[in-house]
Amino acid sequence: MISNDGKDREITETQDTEITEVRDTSRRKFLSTAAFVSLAGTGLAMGLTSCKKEAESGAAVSAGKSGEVSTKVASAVTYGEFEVPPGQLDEYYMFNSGGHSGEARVYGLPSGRLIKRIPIFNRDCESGWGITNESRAIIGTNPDGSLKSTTGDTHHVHGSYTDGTYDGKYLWTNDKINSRLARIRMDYLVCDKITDLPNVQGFHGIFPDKRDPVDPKINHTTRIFCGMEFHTPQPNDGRNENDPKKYYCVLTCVDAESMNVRWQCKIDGNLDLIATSYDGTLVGSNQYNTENGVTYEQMMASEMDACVLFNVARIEAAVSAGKYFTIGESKVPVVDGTKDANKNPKTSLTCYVPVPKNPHGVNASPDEKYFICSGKLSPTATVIDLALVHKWFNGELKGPRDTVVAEPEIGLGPLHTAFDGRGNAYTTLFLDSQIVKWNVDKAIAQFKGDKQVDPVLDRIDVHYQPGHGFTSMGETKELDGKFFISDNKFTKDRFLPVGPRHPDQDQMIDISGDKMRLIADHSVDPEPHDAIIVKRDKVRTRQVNDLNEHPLAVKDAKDCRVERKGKKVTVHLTSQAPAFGLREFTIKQGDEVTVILTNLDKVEDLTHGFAIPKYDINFVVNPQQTKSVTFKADKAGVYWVYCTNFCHALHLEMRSRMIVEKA
Ligand code: K7E
Ligand code: CUA
Ligand code: CA
Repeated sequence: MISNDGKDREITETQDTEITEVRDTSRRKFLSTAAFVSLAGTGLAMGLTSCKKEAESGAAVSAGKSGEVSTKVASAVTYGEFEVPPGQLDEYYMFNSGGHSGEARVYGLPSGRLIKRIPIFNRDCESGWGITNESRAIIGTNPDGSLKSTTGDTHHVHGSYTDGTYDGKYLWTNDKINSRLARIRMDYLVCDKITDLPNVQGFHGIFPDKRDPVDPKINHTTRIFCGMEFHTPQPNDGRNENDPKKYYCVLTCVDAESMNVRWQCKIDGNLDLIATSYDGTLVGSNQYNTENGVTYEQMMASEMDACVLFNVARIEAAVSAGKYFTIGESKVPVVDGTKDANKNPKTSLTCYVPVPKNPHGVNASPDEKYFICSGKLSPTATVIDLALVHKWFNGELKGPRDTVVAEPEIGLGPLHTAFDGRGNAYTTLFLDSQIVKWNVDKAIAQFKGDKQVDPVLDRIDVHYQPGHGFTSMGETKELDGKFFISDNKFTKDRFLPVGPRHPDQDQMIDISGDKMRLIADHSVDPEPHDAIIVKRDKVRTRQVNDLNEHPLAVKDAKDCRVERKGKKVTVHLTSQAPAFGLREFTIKQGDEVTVILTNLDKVEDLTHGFAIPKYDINFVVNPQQTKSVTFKADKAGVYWVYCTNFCHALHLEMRSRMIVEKA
């Protein structure tokens, strides 16, 4: 299964007539609606049949011959060279989205060890995210005090840039469900801001700019661009449900520092993934619903969709010049980027480059020259030359399609492309369950008419159905071409069975040589979607909090006290192993109680917990950190507040007696 000569697959294919038909090159052109639906099915069947075949030949399967698994892997790829021995640290961080868990995750690579979960849009009872006042203020609350939402769907994590590489300051991730953009500060690796995107549904792709398109002196991230996948009536307030002309999507630009929405751009069709050019001038997004369809059949009606490119400087100039409108109650300026409003390329805000049917994924090449848009329903990847896009914007090209410099046939279901810095692209093939390595210059030569050249250099099977693929430092100018991770959507037989809900997989591939080598299966919780692999020296976390950063910090155990103002009670409390600053405190039934807890321990890793039985309260405070929680003391009685986080030999004794006097 780890061979990359394609032999296993050939045998599989001849055993299954349906799959043979799929692999027939005559069908590798464009896929019709019916073909796609059946292909999606056979794509899965392909994974299964190849497993079955391996099972018969006694090779790597979960059926129990683990000895053979390791023998086979060891002989083929010398697995040990990528192991991280006890006591040694990984070379890279991997920042993963968490899909519909609503969180983000941090792994070490190459070990694949999960080292942190970052709660964002979810409620997390370990850290107290969604429970403490500080986290609730970031998530946002309704007038009645309830959280605005406790669910989310994160797909993409991207970091802030300086000089075309990660600067270790921020990460951003999207919430597709509730159209919110979250920022993570990288010194503590916690979420520090969440912004609602108005007029948006299906907030999917994000990408920070890599420098300012207007001011060449600004060489770092200033804006985040956000793609809207689902078109809705605008405004979406109960009007115009059945008027297709009122449905549209917008690109949203958010300020990186303030996290305020700067502007939106109305477009034809929809947006999906986002890419930004290294010079900051262009933003691209693949469009699979140029039809404005409301059913998938309608969304697949045209042979060609588009990759839309945004001229950022022109859009900002239009906003500054007041050439915008607003939607409903939102005050965000919206410029018109539709084709009708942009007939002259020399003044156009947008350039719609036609690409084959229902593309997915758009990625910027590290040589700064191209955006590569994957075919999904077409077996091709489209290479768009950004210098030619600028020529189009200057009125020097006949049409937007003239910006396309290559469109190689690479395999079935291409989704996302990553790079190695040696001129090669690696595209995930969802339906083929493969990664294909191809050379961009060769693809360009082929497109120019050189029939001899084959841009495809290598293929490797992955298990199974890859979505995103990304390489170490791959979205920066400092990419090193060492590792590729395939985020696989199905794992079937790759891990010990755990019931119907399967884990997903980050499968690791060594791309340093001519041939790709599969080197590790790392299970991941659903659903990883996408990640970035960041060299460890780019990330400089602070391992202990700063006592002074919380204005309400209780800086001395002697300051512990209960303060009352009418029915509002504030408990000022400290923790220091193995005791809370108050061994007991008394409040009255009906009080509104706020507990402010500062952890006075200074030792790295000495975290305490704080839980109140029957009051549904639980959170942790890290060394020198302060958190607070507010609740109604509605139950009279004695409640043992206890430390939930093992901190000391007397951890179990670390308690405080909360007495709630009957009203
Ligand atoms: Cu899963 Cu980036 Cu949301 Cu493609 S997306 S696979
Ligand atoms: Cu403090 Cu356990
Ligand atoms: Ca379409």
